[in-house]
Amino acid sequence: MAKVEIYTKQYCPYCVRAKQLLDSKGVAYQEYPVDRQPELRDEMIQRAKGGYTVPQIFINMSHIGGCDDMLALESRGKLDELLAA
Ligand SMILES: N[C@@H](CCC(=O)N[C@@H](CS)C(=O)NCC(=O)O)C(=O)O
Repeated sequence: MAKVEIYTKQYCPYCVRAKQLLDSKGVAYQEYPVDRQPELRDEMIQRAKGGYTVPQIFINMSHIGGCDDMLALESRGKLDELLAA
């Protein structure tokens, strides 16, 4: 199973949507709450090459982007491939 990581804030509709999609697929993920652990925000920005909005999503250590990016992969039928790898 793929390693999925998602940096989130609690009151973030894009984070909720992204997690809903992963949940609907039964995919387990590691969630990093950047609002509750501010040091994670610096780590997120570094790993996301400057991306500072939440969520920031990684699959098998590769940066996928935010919620819209993950939804775009899903609509192109590519997300399941990444999650299966
Ligand atoms: N297009 C982005 C939009 C993400 C976004 O705008 N997130 C908001 C929170 S819901 C954000 O990070 N705002 C800046 C901030 O909280 O520092 C995506 O799909 O992930």
